[in-house]
Amino acid sequence: MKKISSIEDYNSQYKKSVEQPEAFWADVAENFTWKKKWDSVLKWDFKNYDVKWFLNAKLNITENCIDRHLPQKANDIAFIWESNFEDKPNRTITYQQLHDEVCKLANTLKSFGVVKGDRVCIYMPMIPESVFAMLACARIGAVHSVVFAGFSASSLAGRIQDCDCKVVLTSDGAYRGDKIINLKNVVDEALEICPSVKNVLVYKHTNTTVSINSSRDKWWGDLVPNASDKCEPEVMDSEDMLFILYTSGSTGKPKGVVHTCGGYMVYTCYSFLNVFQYNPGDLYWCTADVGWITGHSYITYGPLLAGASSIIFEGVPTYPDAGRFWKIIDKYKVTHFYTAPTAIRALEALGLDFVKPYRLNSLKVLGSVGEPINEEAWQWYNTNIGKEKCPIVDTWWQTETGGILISPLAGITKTKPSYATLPLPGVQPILVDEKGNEIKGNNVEGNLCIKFPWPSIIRTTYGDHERCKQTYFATYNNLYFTGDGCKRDENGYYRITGRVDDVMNVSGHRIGTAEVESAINAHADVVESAVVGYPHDIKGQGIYAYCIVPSSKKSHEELRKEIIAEVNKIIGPIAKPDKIQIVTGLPKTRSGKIMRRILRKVAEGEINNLGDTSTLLDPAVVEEIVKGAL
Ligand code: 7RM
Repeated sequence: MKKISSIEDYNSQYKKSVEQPEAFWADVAENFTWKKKWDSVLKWDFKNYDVKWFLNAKLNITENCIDRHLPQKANDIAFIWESNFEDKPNRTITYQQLHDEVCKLANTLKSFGVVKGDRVCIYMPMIPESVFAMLACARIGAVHSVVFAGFSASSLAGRIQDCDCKVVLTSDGAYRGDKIINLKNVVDEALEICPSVKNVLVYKHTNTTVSINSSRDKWWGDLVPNASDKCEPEVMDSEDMLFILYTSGSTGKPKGVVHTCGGYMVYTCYSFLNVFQYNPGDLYWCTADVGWITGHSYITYGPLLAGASSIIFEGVPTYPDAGRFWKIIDKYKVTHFYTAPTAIRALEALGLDFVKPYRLNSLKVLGSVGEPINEEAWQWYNTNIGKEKCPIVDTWWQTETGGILISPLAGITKTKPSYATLPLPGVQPILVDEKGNEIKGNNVEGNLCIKFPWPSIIRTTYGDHERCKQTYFATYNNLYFTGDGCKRDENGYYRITGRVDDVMNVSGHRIGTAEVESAINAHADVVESAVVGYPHDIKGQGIYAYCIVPSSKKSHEELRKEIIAEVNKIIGPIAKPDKIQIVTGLPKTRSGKIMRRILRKVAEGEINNLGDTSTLLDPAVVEEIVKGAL
């Protein structure tokens, strides 16, 4: 695929993508292996939401990720795996080995009776087998649903039940710094309420003792090595489901975002190559987990479609010390490094002594994703990691967008700290006010929408198309609503300011306030709670919970511990409240709605500027909350 080569090239490509989107994307799609080409490029309707790309085309994404590269690159490195322990030997996986491993696992899934369209849950650590697992599903047309291995048994069960997974792929345990997490135990607990699951395949990784239910559970090592390493790729329609990935919204349970084969393939490869400007011989490292969309699009699919070489890393940024990332970059001569602002801020806080020992001169491009990057973190990254020689690509996108929509193209777009800058070709952003009127011109701010489909746009929310329509296409007529606020500066550059709905972004993780409230309310003594995000130096946002616990005899300290335990049990440690304030009431309007605006102000410490409180049912509640603020 030919990459965009200059800002003039970008401008002309962008223009073409808006004026002739179908011709534009057809040209990009010509770069892939199709078993049958499309009859038409695009059919779309944002009103009664329905989008299809590359209609009636046939393909298999794994043929494009793997087989297509074999004649030239069989012995090139697809992945280098670096474990949680720096003295443990690494593993390298060539494209040929990737092919063989994926086929063996695909054949093992077939032996469990998995067929095209079946859902398979992947609940695994950051090891190459997780990527093999995704690709093995795609090879046979099964739909993968990767669940981040930090989620609790109850969250895992909810996700397995929502899409009726037939098989779960897991491991005995996962390493996270100095901790071992017993994944198999979590799976066992979840499966007590998941009758759809017929088989569990367990990869031995930590050698933790686990219980094996012999009719259901099989050891990976007993089956996969003996399976055939040839597996013909299933012929998939462009619009057949590729995967489901659950993500949090402002209300209700997490939604299963659905992506399909053709459009997702075209867009993840196109965006990977153009944003990162990856060249043969480079070594790319994305520190995300495969449990999130960044891992799907920019660890697994995008880089493999581009035939790139990548690092897969199992550990955490601060183990054994805060120099771990920089040591790995030095060790392997990483050229492209993609991480989250929360990691940058955490490492910045621990000081330059952890950076100085390492040679970082292999780096060419730095990336940022997951949350707004504040100017200070941007400067620190630019100065101390990029040595002012590496463009920073601040990539804005979402689980629902499948790929990066607004970002500088490395070395091509002039960067500006904390700005995601310009839309990729094919992406048509628009800012609107509360009523949905377009905010035209520059130096303006509004809600970010997209007015035309791109190939990897969400197709539906699994099992509930109406919810997809309501969530993304009902707020504003004929627009995809992102849920983000956004500024456009004098040059037309975009700066994403953060969510405008009840979704928090904690260390780059998307968490709904409603989900945390519902977990807190499961505590027997809590009658009502309200959760808001507040600015946090390292995490971006912290979680502040107000809880009404009327008749409890327990101390506040004890209650806080129990409430945290409840959230850990129901969601997982990522949703743990940072602050819990016990209150006797919540500020409500006469119609009974919680005034979150006031709770946010208190959580931010802005107690002298609470705004209009005249519609409050009981103003005394606010006084009490302000007095007890943490
Ligand atoms: C990729 C990912 C999506 C939400 C999104 C934003 C926020 C992501 C940036 C960003 C500012 C960025 N998917 N977000 N990237 N905000 N600048 N570069 O994170 O579905 O998990 O989250 O994350 O609020 O709506 S996600």
